[in-house]
Amino acid sequence: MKKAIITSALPYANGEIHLGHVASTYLPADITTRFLKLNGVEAYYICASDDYGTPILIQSEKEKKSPEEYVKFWNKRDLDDFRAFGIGFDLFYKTSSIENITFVQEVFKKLMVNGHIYEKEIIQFYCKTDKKFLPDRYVIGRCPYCKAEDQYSDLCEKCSRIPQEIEDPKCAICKNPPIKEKTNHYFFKLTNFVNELNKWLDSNSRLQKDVKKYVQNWIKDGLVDWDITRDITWGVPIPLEEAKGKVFYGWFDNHLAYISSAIKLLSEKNIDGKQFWNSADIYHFIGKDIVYHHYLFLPAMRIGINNEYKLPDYIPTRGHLMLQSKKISKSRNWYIGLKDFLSNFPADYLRFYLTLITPYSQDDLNFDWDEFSARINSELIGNIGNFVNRALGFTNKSLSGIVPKVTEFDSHDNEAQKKILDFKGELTVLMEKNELDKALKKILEFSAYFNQYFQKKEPWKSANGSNNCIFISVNAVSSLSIALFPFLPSSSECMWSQLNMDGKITDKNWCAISEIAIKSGHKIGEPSPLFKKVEPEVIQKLKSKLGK
Ligand code: B3M
Ligand code: ZN
Repeated sequence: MKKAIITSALPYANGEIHLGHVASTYLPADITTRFLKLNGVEAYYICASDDYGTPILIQSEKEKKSPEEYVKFWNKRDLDDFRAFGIGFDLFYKTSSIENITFVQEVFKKLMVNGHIYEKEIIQFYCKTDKKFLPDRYVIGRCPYCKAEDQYSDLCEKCSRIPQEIEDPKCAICKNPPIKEKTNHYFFKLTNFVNELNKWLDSNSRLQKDVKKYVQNWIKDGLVDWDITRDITWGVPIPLEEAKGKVFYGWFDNHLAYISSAIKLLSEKNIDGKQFWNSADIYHFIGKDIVYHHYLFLPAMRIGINNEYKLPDYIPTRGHLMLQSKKISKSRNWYIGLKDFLSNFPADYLRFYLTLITPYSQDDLNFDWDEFSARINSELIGNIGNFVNRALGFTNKSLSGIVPKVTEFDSHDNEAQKKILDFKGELTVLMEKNELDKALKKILEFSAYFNQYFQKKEPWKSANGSNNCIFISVNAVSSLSIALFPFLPSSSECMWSQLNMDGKITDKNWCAISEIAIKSGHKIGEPSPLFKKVEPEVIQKLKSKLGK
């Protein structure tokens, strides 16, 4: 049996999941996992909350909570929202788990033994009032480039640049100017891996070409070693006597949770995790802002521990979601929370629309309320919903729900039957290439074809051959329901039960898309409309909430 482990970028346990997160990462990974499982692959979808880092510590301090308490809240809330959206993680764990902490410390020690870690004295801001070193967001000041005030020392949110040295620095907690202090930090020698990273990039043809080019250019421009130390209290402790009080930088430990969480899940199933990992296809779904981390840092760390865990086979990378053609911004309330969205519309509406607008590339995509409503009404409802309802409704009303006996097929019937027989092959090619938007469009074409076929055959006139039309159409609904399962799981299950099929849809394998599975004499269930129209008033109301 083929095996796969699928991960998606770990959300920071620091605020709610919004549409920008799900479009590029969680949804495509979920669709892929559902497809692989249906297609007979032993696949596990792993994710976790990313619990460490300075922003989380600062926010928890602001809210007067312990960081443990704070991340626990967001871990649960995120998982609840993902579930409501139909994301079927096999495990949603956390980077602060004991399994991950242990694993991270082991990896560090191995890297050290292999000569990939060195110590260096650096100068850091230090606050004498708070008696703390002040990494990253703990220092605010003026951006040296665009002169914007009140920017973090590790990122200017106005011009998106990383300040070399922030001007007029202040401690983010007490607002006093910090002093500079010496401190010892550990560095990961990314520069040791130039040859092996190049070799891996050259030889892995399953990575996206355009992203690969990017990364190869970065290597050409020269890599820099990574400071993997933070002098703060929240993080995985560096396991050395002389490093007491220091923790790892979040990007050292977070991606290791892909592995440690997978091992945990597999060991609960009595599966040897390392063996499974190394014989599986490994997928890491990400957004384009973390390409550097996943194409360079992550593989280098795995190579650095003697490839004990194999490198990714796929790193599907997608662009950012814009909202009404503007950049998403939480601080300006220019975003749509997942929970909020799902209180207005079914998850499948969002899954449908986002899939259609999200290409398999780094191009940005745009969520537009009017387009959302138009596409749901005309394509999801007008095409798919309409065909399913017509075919099943007619069978129910005119034939008491019994799938009729066929007579000799005419050329239309033959063509329609061939559509079903070819459908699986055509769809599989696209799914395997991760062209999920194109695959969904292919499904829409299939459904549109059957709408026309039904229209042409006019079974309501009960002319010769109308039985053939019903027989083939009901089978097309069965194909559609399986093909749609990765994309719209709950609508697909609804179709399945309206067809009155035995067992769960997940038992059916992907191949059944191209089987004439429903035989004459089968009695279908009670058909009812799958979808409800999106009303303009609701769209208006939601539009006016943005930015307020
Ligand atoms: N927590 C979120 C981000 O930068 C970050 C991803 C970690 S993946 C190992 O998008
Ligand atoms: Zn201070």
